[in-house]
Amino acid sequence: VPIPVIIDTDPGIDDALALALALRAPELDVLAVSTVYGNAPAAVTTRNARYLLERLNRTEVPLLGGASHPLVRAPSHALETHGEAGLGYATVPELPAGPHQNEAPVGLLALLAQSRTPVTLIALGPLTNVALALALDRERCRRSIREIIWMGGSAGAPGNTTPVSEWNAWCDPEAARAVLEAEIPVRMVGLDATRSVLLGKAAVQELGRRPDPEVRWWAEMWRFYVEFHERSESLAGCIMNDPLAVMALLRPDLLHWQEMYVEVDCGWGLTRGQTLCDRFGFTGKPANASVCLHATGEEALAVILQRALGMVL
Ligand SMILES: [Ca+2]
Repeated sequence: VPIPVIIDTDPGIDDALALALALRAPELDVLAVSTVYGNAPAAVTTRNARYLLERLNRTEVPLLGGASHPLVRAPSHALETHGEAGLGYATVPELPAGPHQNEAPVGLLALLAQSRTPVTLIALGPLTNVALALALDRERCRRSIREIIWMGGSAGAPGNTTPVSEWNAWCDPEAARAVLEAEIPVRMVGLDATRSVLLGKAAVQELGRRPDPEVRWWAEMWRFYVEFHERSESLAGCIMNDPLAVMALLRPDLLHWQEMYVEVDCGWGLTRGQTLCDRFGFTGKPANASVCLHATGEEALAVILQRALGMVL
């Protein structure tokens, strides 16, 4: 029986690949996709999610437009990472507006209420929609969410937004804290693991020369992403964060976990959004998350590209 999942996402270059992987996985029953601001403004991430559902021939999957702002602070967007249109150099046609923004928290609760079995929530962006759903109906969430698999945070790897903070956590630390305090099982797939999922620059260049226009469309996305990673981190390739969270369900053998207490820094300094992961139990507090400390990134990447897009490097 396929696992019922809802995907909350901010496409986003690595989100796009995660969506392709999840929507083409027979192990998963994608009940809905919801969007959130993050890599780009909410109107753009929603447009991109809609276009990706069309491109992947899955327009029957309900799409819920989500939060355009974090809980507390004004939003930031990672346009230098993902491009003005959110998908690098890949072309995205103009689409009519819609669906409405800010309907995701209520829509998620309705889907949870309808589902006969608990649902796995795959969260690939800031956790604002999830925190809002929790604020509206915590009991429904606790009864009907089986677990939240979140791409975000870091236990010990350097941050990608501040020296210690990962982007999704930094965008809405108050939301991340609310989710971690909700007493719902959370599996955190953070930078410790995702930094091993590196798509190399030479591979992206080679894909860009292939005759198949579908391959070239994706390679245009990644060409932008490689340029960003070269500029910001001197990497000869790009890090595919989000698909690894989907792999937690598809290939659990490639991810290695440890239960621990995680607290999110909600202060206003350089450590805002840091996920303090208490690996050695210094706080004495009970574990509230399972943290992915290591992933077999090279193998994961090969499986992701093959299963999502039929690509072999
Ligand atoms: Ca994302």
